[in-house]
Amino acid sequence: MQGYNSDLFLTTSETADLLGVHPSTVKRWADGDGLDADKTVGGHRRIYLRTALSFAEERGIDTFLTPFAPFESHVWLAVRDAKDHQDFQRIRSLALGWLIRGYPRRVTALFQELISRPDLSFAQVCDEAIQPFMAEVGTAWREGRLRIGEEHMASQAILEALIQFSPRNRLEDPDEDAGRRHPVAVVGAMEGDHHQIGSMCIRVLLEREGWQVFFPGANTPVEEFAAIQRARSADLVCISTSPPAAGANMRRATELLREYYRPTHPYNLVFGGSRIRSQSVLSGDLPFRSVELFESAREFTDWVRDRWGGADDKAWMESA
Ligand code: B12
Repeated sequence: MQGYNSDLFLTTSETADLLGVHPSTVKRWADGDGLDADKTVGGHRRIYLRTALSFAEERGIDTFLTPFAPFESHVWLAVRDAKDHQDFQRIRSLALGWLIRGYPRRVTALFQELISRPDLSFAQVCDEAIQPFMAEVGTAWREGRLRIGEEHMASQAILEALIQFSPRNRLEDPDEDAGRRHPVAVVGAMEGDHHQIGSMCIRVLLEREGWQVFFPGANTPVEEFAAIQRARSADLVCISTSPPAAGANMRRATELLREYYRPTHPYNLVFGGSRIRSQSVLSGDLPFRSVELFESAREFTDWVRDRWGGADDKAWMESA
């Protein structure tokens, strides 16, 4: 991995985005106020990335690239591909390269940068960046390019990035039972399933949508999902399950949860995980408000918003 691509140049609006100012300010700076710029034959300004970054440093402007030195150009290209072209290939290669070189904190920072981008949705980052990156980590481990410890560090790096985006300002509400202010969910992974990242994505996603989430995490016995649901009158029980046991897991969980179900505490049951759609759940007379299967965070978000409204839509306050 080369440290810096010194030939990389930006347009006026890309420079403005990087420096956090209006494009007209960049034009003013470029027209004699300290920012070196070239002009194309068509008269458009071109500013070298290294010039923009030195200018930022001189003026004390923090850019999102500053912490990534000396890989600013790699990160800039990777983030540009992600936000402008929905192409996460460079993100994956960069993160995998850093992991192999022993820079897991950079991996966390890179995914944090993606999640914080207003031009990318949280669900999209989960489905199109985190999921394929972790799949690549799995492949690299199988092919002997990564050690198991490095795979663990990749999982940890991603979990740390995700947890930063869980809203910190919402503690449990002691008055929750008196007057519900948030819809409530229980989210975790199936008993015997130690994969935690999928359910963590869903936990943070729901919290960002305004939900109160109880998160027992990976390897949660089905009875515990039932107990937490009942204790908290949760509207949703979300269970993550991985192949190859997904079908059997879903049938077992549905069977057990049916026994524990109380019509006084109704809820929707949701299963999620890769390639679970091909599996069958129990059919017949099920007591749940519905049983849903999702393979992506994006489809799940659409379904949640459709039923309960989005983060800015408080329709559920009346319906609760
Ligand atoms: C990291 C990892 C681990 C880590 C997990 C660490 C942790 N803290 O989570 C560890 C090392 C513990 C692990 C263990 C094992 N693993 Co593993 N693991 C992986 C790996 C590399 C990444 C999984 C991951 O985190 N993905 C990222 C998340 C975001 O993706 P996701 O879970 O699919 O979630 C997305 C969607 O599915 C969906 N979703 C997921 N859950 C939910 C829930 C709801 C409600 C909704 C709506 C949506 C939803 O939204 C998410 C965002 O897009 C995968 C490789 C791969 N190709 O996936 C293998 C993989 C899942 N593991 C596998 C295996 C076999 C195992 C082990 C059996 C290995 C072993 N021989 O010991 C054990 C099983 C342990 C157990 N009992 O569970 C297999 C699965 C089996 C299969 N394909 O048949 C995989 C696919 C690797 C492979 N190709 O063989 N693993």
